[in-house]
Amino acid sequence: MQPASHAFIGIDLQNDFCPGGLLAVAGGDEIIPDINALMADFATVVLTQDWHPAGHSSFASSHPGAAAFSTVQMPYGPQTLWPDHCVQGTEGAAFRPDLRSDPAALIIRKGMNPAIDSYSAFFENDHATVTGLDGFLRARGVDRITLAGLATDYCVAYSALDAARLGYRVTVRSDLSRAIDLDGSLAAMMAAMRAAGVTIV
Ligand code: VGL
Ligand code: ZN
Repeated sequence: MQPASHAFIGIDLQNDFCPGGLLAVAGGDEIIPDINALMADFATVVLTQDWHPAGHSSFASSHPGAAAFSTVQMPYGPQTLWPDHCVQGTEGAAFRPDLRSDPAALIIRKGMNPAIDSYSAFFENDHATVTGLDGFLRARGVDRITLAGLATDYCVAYSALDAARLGYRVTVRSDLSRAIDLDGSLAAMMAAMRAAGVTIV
């Protein structure tokens, strides 16, 4: 059993990121049983849910003429446009039915601001608006974090980089994560995580 100071954070284990979903990540469903088993070793468990209002600004459908997976400039910087996904209250936004969410003390929902996307569990994509997760973890004396989930090169990586910047010791279970891998994003984010001192398993 891990001490309470070592938290597990399961990222976006939702139907839309698994085969059959609206932004399916190849093999996203395969990792659920091992994540269930891993969570049983942790006293401090947090899960995140990508949780967008309909018409969110990160959806290509909100930008007339723009293709999914293209990039636009937002006031906070470049933003990839995605197919509609994880709309609040839809089946696609629900956790995978086989995910055992009971051990989670906290479920962080992100991407709720219509104007700002949020990959990281800690900050929205403006890198300034907080989710409150850092405060929750600090208040519980957490100094070490293990991350796994979907997608390795977006929400897992952004969360890991922010956690490292905030001073946590960070491990990413890449074996229990799956990637979107858009234009070399997986290699780029793996390199960025290594450079930030993240341990990648
Ligand atoms: C994610 C793209 C858009 C993720 C969320 O969970 O990695 N990726 N929204
Ligand atoms: Zn999203």
